[in-house]
Amino acid sequence: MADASPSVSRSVLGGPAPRPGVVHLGVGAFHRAHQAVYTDRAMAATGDPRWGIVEVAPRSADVVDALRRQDGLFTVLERSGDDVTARVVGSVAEAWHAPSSWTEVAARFADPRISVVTLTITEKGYLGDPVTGALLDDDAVRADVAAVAAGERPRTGLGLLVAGLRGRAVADAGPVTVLSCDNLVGNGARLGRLVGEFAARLPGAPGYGLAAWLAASARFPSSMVDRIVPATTAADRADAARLTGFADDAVVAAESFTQWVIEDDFAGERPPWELAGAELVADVGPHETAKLRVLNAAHSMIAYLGALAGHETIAAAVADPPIRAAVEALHRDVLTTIDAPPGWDLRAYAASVLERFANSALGHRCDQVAADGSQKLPVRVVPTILATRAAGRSSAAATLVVAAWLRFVLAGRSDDGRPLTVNDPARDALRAVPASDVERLLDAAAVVPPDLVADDAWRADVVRYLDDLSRHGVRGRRQ
Ligand code: CS2
Repeated sequence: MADASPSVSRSVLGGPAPRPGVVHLGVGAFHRAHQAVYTDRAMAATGDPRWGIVEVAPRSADVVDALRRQDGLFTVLERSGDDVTARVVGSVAEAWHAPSSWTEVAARFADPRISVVTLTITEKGYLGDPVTGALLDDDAVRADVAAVAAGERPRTGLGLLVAGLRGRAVADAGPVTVLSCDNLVGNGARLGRLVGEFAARLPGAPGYGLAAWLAASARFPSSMVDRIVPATTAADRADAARLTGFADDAVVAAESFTQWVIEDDFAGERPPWELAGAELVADVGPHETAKLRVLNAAHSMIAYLGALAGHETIAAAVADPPIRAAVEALHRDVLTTIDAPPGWDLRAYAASVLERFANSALGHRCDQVAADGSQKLPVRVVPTILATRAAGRSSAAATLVVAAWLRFVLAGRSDDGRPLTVNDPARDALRAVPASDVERLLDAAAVVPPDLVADDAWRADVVRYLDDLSRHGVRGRRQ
């Protein structure tokens, strides 16, 4: 507990308790500050309590335990400048830790009241090759295919999803929409493909009829999600207690901006999220592309350059003139290679993104955004390199992001020698390669397609930028 204040409980909200309508995998801070808030508002707008969220944590029990102590309630703080406001969110109906409560989780998947399954399991949770999107064939996938085939509890988010869907098919519990809320382009189609490939690996292929059931009864719409939600700090917990009067171990803090664009392709009923400001559109592809290549790509660039330059936060890094100039160059290249979603002004969008990054009240850490670059760069940055190259040009700025990421992972130290927190699934594979062998580094990282690795001119650019960063640092760069 954060302090001696009482725990928040349902009696503070009044109104009916939500009933289970949506199963969600991945109870992280982003989900709590995004979808859970939309769902809360949508239920409040209609007074219809049947879209409560059944939270499922694939691994850690901490948030689930906190939510259970607090009747599913938690606080969302909004931070902008000196202003901070608090809102208690009441859309969580249940919370389960999959490793200890798999029977209950499986039962929710097979419950006809559930018609939507949503996911925030992060890029690496999809178990797909970041470049090709195909299902990996590693120990984790093989173990989970065997677990699902044997009717046992899987361990990965994707395995839990497939097992849950299979149970639903067997129970004949009705159609279901599986909605990805992760930062991947074409996230719905990508997830549908991975689920299909997983099902096809089950014995009695294709997965005891699972493939046929999925084709008839499941939809995998894509969605673009956006809200900056840093990791929760002790200061957030203290502010929440001060503003609400309750101790809250599941508090999240976010910027005020929030956006959700959802492909309108549902297999059955869904929460009326549009009443809370979500947009339902026929094609979400242009929105996903714009968000990933303008916002997330710039975020990654700022995180690597910022961490190397010794900045702790994104806000401090984006205010540093050489970093700001690099990001503006990146945006110029990106804007020549993408189409604006209907009604968007991409230049204004790019400017608004930089303004949001400048929100120093968020304290968003560079090392948080820098994590998992090997999973993020293929969707955020590499497409800009490929698109400019296809047009007979090159994007120095996008290539610089690849070099800065390599430098960050390999050096693990800022330009002034301070250690950095490097979390990346490719870290050990990269550090096993001599830092001077850029071709082998790029092969080992598997973040760019093989024909780009084989492009001598492009590789020479990476070598130059890496060399420049290691000799002169981010602030003294010559290139
Ligand atoms: C960030 C995102 O951590 C990261 O990689 O770029 O989480 C970013 O804050 C969100 O996508 C904003 O919607």
